[in-house]
Amino acid sequence: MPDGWAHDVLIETDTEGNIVAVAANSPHQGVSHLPGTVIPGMPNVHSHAFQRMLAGRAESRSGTDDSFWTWRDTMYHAVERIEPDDLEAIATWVYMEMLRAGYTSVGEFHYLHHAQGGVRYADRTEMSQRIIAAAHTSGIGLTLLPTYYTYGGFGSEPPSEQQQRFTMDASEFCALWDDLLPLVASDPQVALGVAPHSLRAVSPDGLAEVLAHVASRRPDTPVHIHVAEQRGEVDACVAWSGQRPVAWLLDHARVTPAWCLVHATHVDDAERTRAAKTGAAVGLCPTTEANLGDGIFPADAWMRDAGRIGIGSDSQATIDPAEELRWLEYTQRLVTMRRAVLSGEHTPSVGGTLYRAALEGGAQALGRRVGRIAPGFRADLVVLDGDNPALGDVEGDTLLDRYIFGGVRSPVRDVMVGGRFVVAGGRCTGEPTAKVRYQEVVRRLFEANFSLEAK
Ligand code: NGQ
Ligand code: ZN
Repeated sequence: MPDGWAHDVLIETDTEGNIVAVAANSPHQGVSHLPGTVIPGMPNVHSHAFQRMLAGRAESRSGTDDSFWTWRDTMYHAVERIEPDDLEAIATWVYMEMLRAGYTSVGEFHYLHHAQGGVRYADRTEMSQRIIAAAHTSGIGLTLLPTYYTYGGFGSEPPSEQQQRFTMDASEFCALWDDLLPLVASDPQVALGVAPHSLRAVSPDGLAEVLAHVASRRPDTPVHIHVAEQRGEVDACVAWSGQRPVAWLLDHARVTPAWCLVHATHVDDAERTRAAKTGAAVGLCPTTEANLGDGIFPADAWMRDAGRIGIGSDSQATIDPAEELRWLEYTQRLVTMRRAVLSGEHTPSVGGTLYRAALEGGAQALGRRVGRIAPGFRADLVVLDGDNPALGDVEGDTLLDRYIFGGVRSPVRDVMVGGRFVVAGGRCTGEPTAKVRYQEVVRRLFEANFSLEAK
């Protein structure tokens, strides 16, 4: 609860899926009983759903110098043949995996807009609608982040052949965004944000135009951008502008708490303190950042400056909020050679501090009323298994420490999103069908694309 742990909490919801009343120490009679400790579900601030099909499939050496950039080539290759039905099947399954792991909402950083070769679909919202449909089928809450992507590199470098499926100029993107607004307007499960892909992929003018357009329609729209993930990106940005990416962004855009700076791995001290002061969240994806060899974000200094964080599953190499938070703390321990690094002055528990920070920053980044068990918030709840022996005899923040650091097989038992149970006893509603479809799609895509696994 916002003011701490409580027992025998009665949670009342309305038909829209919002919490309307919460009362501790309530009687058990006449209500449905949740068998375990209930915590708010975790927002997943950064997802590229389709990348699930690549997880575990790009772990062999492809040449002499494997890197983020060679992985990106493999990823571009994997994306080549994905059609709308495929995207929907993959996203439905991956969202179910998220729910089972305790994520109750997701920010989908969605850039696969067009057919092969950049051919437009008859309806420009086609692929976005498939993401929305996947969220509905799975039951997860969604912040759709349509991606604005024009160029292949700094200085308005033309996009490569493979990037054609992602690219649009600013005016076409604004038209897409306007077409999406009515699709989500009256849906309490779906919010709309905007995602300039990265400083590599947009021009200063295009960025300004898109941000102004979106702000004129909806002032507090969430804005997500990949920034300073790789050293190579920092170097290219300096060569282009004389500034590092985060410094450039802070000087050229009005970064507010509606922003999520995804990764922000390579920040110097000045960029870090300035960025923290904006109130923007950083979108940290520790397992993907490790998998891709990005580097380590200075989370210790960031959180000491009251910087906000959200966590994301990004490339889907791992889909588990506990594992992201564990890696976040462990990277800091390895760098600082200390323990209990990301704990707060008044919150000694690392698990408690991190879980709450990621709830709050994640909800802010997704622009949704989630992350608290309190009236006015979505009824997005996770029930941790009361019978799990590793958890059974503790409560409060100690329970979160055990959940995140105790080597416990995921104790997520039941999950409610918007007042509706979507996971019961560790299984999603509709899971068998979604799984079969996902497996068929991946098998077909990899057959058609047989060279991928060797790449
Ligand atoms: C993405 N993923 O957009 O999927 C990127 C790779 C790029 C991560 N940065 C492509 N983790 O950054 O150009
Ligand atoms: Zn990403």
